[in-house]
Amino acid sequence: MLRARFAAVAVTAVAALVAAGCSNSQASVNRRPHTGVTTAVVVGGLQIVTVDANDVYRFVPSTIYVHPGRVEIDLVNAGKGAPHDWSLLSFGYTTPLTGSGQHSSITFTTPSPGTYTYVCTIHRNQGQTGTLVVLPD
Ligand SMILES: [Cu+2]
Repeated sequence: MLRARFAAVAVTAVAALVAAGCSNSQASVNRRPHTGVTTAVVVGGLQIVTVDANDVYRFVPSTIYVHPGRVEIDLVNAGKGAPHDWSLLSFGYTTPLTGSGQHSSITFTTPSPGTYTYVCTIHRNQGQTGTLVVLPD
């Protein structure tokens, strides 16, 4: 009888720990939506896109359409907190780390048509990512 009661207490304690672990991990996942879609504005043959980074670890717009060619990404840190950058990581195209209220840019030639993920290199684990779509020629 005593053994059965001990087992019930142990099961309850483990269940409480598991529940606490679950609620903690859910709280740390950034479930905010990714918003904004834009197509680059072409100025003198250069496709220019302004992207805001914010305090909730999102890029706005989070989806960017470009045509093959030269692209300039102008990153604006619209937040009041952490610095951010914009990186097409797999190609090594990364703006400087940009503080609150600052902006920076990077110019590059698009990779071949397709869909690519861009990230903030220091907040990708918080879901600060976006999609760059290079349209077909
Ligand atoms: Cu960031």
